[in-house]
Amino acid sequence: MLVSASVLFASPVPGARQPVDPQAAWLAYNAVDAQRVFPAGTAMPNTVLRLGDSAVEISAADELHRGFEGMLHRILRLDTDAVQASKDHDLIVIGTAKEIAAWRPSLREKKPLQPEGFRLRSVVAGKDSLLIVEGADERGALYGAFTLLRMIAEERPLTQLDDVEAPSAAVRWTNEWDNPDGSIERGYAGRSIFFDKGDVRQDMSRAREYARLLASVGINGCTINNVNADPSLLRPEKLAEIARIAAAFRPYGVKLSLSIAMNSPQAIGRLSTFDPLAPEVAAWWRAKVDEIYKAIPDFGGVIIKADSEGQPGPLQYGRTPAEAANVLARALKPHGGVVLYRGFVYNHHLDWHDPKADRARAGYDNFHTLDGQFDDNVIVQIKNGPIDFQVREPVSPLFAGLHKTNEAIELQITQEYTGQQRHLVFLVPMWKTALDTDMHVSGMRYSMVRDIVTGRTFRRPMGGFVGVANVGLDDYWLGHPLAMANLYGFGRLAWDPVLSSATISDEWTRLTFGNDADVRSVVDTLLLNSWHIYEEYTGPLGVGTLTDIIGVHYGPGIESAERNGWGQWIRADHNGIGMDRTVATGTGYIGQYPAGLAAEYETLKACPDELLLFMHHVPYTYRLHDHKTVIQYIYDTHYAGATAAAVQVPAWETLEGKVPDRTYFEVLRRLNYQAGHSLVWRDAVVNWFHRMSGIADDKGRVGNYPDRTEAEAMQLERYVPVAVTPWETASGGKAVVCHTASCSASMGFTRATGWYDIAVQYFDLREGASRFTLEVNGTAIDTWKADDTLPSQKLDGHTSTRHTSHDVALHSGDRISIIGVPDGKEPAPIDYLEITPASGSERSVRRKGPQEEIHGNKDH
Ligand code: GCV
Repeated sequence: MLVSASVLFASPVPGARQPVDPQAAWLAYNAVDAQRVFPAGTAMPNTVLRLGDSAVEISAADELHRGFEGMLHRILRLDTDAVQASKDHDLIVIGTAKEIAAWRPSLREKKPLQPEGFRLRSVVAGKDSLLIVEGADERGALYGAFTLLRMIAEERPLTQLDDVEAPSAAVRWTNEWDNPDGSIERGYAGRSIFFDKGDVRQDMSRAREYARLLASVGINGCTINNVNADPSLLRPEKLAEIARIAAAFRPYGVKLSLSIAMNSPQAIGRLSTFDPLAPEVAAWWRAKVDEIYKAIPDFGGVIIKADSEGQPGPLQYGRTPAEAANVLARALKPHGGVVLYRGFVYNHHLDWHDPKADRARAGYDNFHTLDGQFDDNVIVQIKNGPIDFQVREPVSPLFAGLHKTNEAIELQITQEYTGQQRHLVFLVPMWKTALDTDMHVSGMRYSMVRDIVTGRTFRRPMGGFVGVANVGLDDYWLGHPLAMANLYGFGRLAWDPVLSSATISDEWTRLTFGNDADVRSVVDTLLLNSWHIYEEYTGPLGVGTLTDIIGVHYGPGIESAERNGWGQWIRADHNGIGMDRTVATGTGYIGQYPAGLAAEYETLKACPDELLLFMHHVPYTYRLHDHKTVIQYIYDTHYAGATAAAVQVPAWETLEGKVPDRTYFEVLRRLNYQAGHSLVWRDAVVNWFHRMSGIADDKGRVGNYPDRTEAEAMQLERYVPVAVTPWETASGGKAVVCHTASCSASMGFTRATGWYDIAVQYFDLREGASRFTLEVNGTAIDTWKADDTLPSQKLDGHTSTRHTSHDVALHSGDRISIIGVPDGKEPAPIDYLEITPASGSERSVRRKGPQEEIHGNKDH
């Protein structure tokens, strides 16, 4: 009586590709078909001639060397001597436009390149066959080199190459929410690559490699510390340490910037005030900024989170965000630095009794009256949605509310509300919906969000893209290997927000895994469907992620959104659900949008279904555009989403041996986990709404689990039943826990003899590694440890986890038991057992044994 459980198929597969370095990410430089890149008649270069000697150009030439070696097995000769190099006729030449024109005046192009842009050309001149990488400046040359390498990785022919590109906006930065102690707020991939125990790390190799990855997609800035900033980082001794990070970034043209706390003049400067209008405060900031530039001459600027979630800010002195921002802006101006002032300013002590109170209004209310008051080197950094990175939000109305102010969009790469890199969610399609939203600003031809943040709509000199990345020391940088498509996608969109999600996903897949058609098709499909799937089993119709809002933002925790000051209310009662944000009867939020968009959101008829509950409060029986009721939509999408999450597993399994083994198993483990956790989400949400609405599921699924046996209903030896909070995160609201050395829960199997999958739903708390053993008639058939570090020490929606033992032969009358052995603070908790006919998984390992008697020729 044996099984194939996940542990049994984690061994390397013969013939599978050898492991590659996961840290290389999309710069894997897998071998390509050279003949596709250099078809007959096109010469492959032997030499790279570097015309400039800046650190950035040196990186560019080195990268070409590295890429050619990996992808084409060609070791390029690196040369800086034009005369010497000219002896070779097949050359890559890299330099700035100025350097190239000085080298060969005939190559000068009339049309100047845009800052940080580049031109890639193949030129045949006499005997010479040249691939020219020409940057507007050093960064342009580096971006050109990376682009050329991407073309090679995609096996695009370089014959008659003529590609001119420039970034969409000046600011293309990541924010890292790293703390000096080495922890990372909302980081899900290990500890900081910059800090440890209060100091900057000695080893800067990961910081340097990170800058290389960022540069490869055109990102030119990185803010290294949490926006909930620790003022001590501005102390002189810390600035000297931070300068080492800037030095690691410099060869890749990535400017370092810092999050600052507005109260720094008081906290570390010993002033009695931090009032931005006090002359001594302005003087303190000037001196501090001068000191920063002494240590870091190419410092990018500062980011400010103020008057938000407990952070100090100008409000304390009756001053405005503009007054605060400008003090810093004036100190930075002489050095060419910028201020990114976050629009995420809101009151988290809102009165939930007040039907007019609305957190979504805060950004617009706090900033739009200040339009025109910000200095030219200030950029207001606005989260894509008005709340906080939910699985679905409309775009922030503030984008259209500032006509005389520079703006940047803040996107979240780290998956705080979207599965924390344990669930697969490719966020690019979500970001695209924000960037491609037409704000219908009156009188403006171009007013999509992407036009606004790139400065085109309101003719602003500056603007851009900020991505909250939170990479960590994990080998895969973001934990989930496929999550790197989000970092890649952020960079590509910042460079060119018109790119489609499908283009970005396919580029990333090809760069990471090569050009195999099967791999591309499977990975692209997984990526492109993933946001929709996640949305289906989490938050419906724009209501929000339905996660534990006042906790870790991971698993389900539906009611946590209600009746507190944080303002992420869903206003669900027995009759209906949703925030009434209309002008007519609600909070008036919709009135913050330009008229065209406001008209669409204001009426139920025109409001898109996916934003319905963000904009309106409706009864559960309200019918959507396809006539389905809201409640039935909630039921159906949660079932569909969980089913789709499960199907990701066999899709990925088709790639065994086609992607590096380690990545294959890392992804497989997570997809299996996600399939289980999506059921936790599904059940929590549908049961909660079932109880709240009292309306049955048309299809009879909700509350009806014929294959399930609750642990508390089993025969318990030493296990004791407990109530779980919130109730919807455990089946039947209860589980069992063990407070002695070992406990058991048993049941008799009374169904027909046959092959079954046995799923055990248990809770895997952050600390402790309880052991579970599944026995049939006293024989152990599977054993596993609850040794994950999920983000909770309680039995709840974060920790509920599923382990499935596949293809178990069961006879009617068998006795099934789970033996739990607690560990430390983890009492081996069990929720339920679910026994379903065997799914016939391809992973099955058939064993000789009693099963042969049951289905002698059963073929999986
Ligand atoms: C860094 C959300 C997150 C916080 C984060 C904040 C912000 O509220 O949960 O961790 O703080 O956004 O963006 O400032």
